[in-house]
Amino acid sequence: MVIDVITIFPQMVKEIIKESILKRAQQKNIVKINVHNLRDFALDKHSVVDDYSYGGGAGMVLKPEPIFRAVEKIVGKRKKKGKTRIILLTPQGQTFNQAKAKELSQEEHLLFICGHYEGVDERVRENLITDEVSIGDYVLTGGELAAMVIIDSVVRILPGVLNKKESFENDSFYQGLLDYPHYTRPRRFRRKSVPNLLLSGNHARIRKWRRQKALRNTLNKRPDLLEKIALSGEDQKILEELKRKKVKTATTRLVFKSANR
Ligand code: 6GU
Repeated sequence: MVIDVITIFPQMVKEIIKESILKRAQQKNIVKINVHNLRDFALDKHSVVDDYSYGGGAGMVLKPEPIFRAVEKIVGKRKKKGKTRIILLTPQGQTFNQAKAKELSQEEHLLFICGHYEGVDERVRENLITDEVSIGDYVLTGGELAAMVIIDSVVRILPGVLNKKESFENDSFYQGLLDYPHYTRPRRFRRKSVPNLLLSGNHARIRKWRRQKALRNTLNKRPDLLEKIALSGEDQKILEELKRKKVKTATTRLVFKSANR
């Protein structure tokens, strides 16, 4: 996969992609990430990329020419045209989620345009963009952080990026449910023990316990998710039982209490 990012703050993007999974995915040549400074595509000697909004009012708008020039240069170099998803990051976009991450992970070329100020000239939106994406209902200063969120979630599911230990099949949201609880050593910590069943070596029972806890977590924390997924008869039975018993997960209050002893 090739990912291009057009931004007025290239350092912001470059810093993030040189760490962790994004760094490793690039080292393994699974993804190539190119960061472009929009100012390099400005036409005037001061590299101006924004201007006032026609009709008046506060706030600047990103000018069309630098964005068109940047996109044409990036896409124009490619053999297969029309195969690029050109994604504008904007709070007006479709809300990003794991299904969209999966969809984008199947593309060969993604081009992100980070919006700023009051937005971009409408002619960019109408003539260049294939997708408008937001990462949630709140306002960010610019699209850079949103682009990084999306790039991270897309790249980590590309084949070969994660090793077996890190695999994403059990991640929250992957199967439409939240994750089950995890424990690691020590077996006893501040008089609190790891559930015995996890030490039993009985993989069938562990699998069942984890499914039950994933369902419980989802029911307690994000019941809305349960309406969107197809549950097996076994899952439905577990849920009915949980609803009957009204089992709650440990609260933050308890966690803090134990941390302070
Ligand atoms: Cl993609 N951009 C900005 N500026 N704010 C946002 C966003 C994007 N997604 C949520 N808030």
